[in-house]
Amino acid sequence: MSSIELKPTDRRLKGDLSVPGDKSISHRSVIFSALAEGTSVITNFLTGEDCLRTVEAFRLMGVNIEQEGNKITVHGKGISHLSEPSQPINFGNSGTTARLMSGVLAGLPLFTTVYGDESLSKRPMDRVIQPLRMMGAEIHGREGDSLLPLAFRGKKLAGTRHELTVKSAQVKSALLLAGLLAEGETEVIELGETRNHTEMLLPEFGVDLHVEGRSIKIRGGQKPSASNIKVPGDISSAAFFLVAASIVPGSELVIRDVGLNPTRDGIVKALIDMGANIEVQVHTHIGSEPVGDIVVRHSRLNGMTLEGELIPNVIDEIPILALAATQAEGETIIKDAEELRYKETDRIEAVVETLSKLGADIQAREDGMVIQGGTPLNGGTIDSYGDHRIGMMGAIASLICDKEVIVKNKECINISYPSFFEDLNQVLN
Ligand code: SPQ
Repeated sequence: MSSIELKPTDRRLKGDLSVPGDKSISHRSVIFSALAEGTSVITNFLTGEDCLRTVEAFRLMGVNIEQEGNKITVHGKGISHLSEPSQPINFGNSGTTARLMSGVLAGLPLFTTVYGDESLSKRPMDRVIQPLRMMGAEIHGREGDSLLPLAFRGKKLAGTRHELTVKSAQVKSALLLAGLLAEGETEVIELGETRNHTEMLLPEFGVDLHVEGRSIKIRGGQKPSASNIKVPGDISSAAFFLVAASIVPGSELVIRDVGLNPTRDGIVKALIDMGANIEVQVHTHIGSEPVGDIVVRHSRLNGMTLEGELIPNVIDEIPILALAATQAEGETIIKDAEELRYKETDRIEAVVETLSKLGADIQAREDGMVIQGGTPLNGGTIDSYGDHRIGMMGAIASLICDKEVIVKNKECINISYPSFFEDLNQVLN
């Protein structure tokens, strides 16, 4: 495990930046391409560790996948040609791989076993296992079949109507993938809106879906066809720079080609509500995903209450938003965010501990946190706890600390943003 020492700096963020490809879309692109018949080329693919776990899973199932930098070529042979892996599949730290692949593995006529790292082995899997069982899936795992490692005896599933009890794009996507492999129709009714990349991207692979309000219907037995996908920049990665430029005096940054899907842009909405100086220009669509440039300048921020429907839209950005809140005027309250407790770490505890160590006035609540703004931050030694978003939040915090910040266990940042420190250094002037 390695640490990074970040000295106090008076540098500002200036210039232009492109962040790596979107993690959620990269996972889905490779899954759909591997199920399709024909060759799909994915460009601007995120080569972070999580997405490479999904690539490796399909390689173990006999799919030829070539990688050249951030271009991935998937030679799909169709669903019926996927073969039984001869060894357990390692999903590493990746919740998205674990949940989405569960939907796939449950519905293929193969026996597979899967495992993950210490963090993934603690994350709840019953949220996908229970509804998959309603479709006839046979899945076994630790702790009453709720935790990895898991074993799948895949079989023909039956299309089923699911009313979700958790706001989760991963659960929704797992069930839609199982529905694609099932006999008959599957309907997923969401509890609240979550990121809709699965619904946006499957049609690009020739799969029909019917979306009406919170209901998504998919007909089983459809055969996906190959497609070429360009992955937009990841707004969750851009978020670190949106907050950095907002809180570091004198900053002005343009972040290019960021995915601006309305189910993902909550960080922009929340920062604008706090008074951030942000301009967004949607200039194109990649497939059906809106993409644009974001201009962000330093500004005074105000505290706010973040709750309800906006939470799933900003869920992965709450750690970095909490840092912004420490610099805002007044109080920020984050509620309805208990899902944060089931991420790579318990992100409520991890954010509160990390920012408290740096001198912030922040209290945990069962479903969120309360932050008193206007607090100068000192340096200190913090730990990423193996969570990429906590590690990056700590590194951005160092830009406004008056003493050195040491971030322990920094390598987890490679999970979603391998070029994070290079990109940060590039824009610090
Ligand atoms: O893949 P993983 O580890 O679950 O990644 C995280 C992240 O911070 O990158 C969450 F820890 O993002 C999830 C996100 O929180 C990615 C995701 C997706 O691609 O469908 C959906 C969200 O999770 P959920 O549980 O709300 O569906």
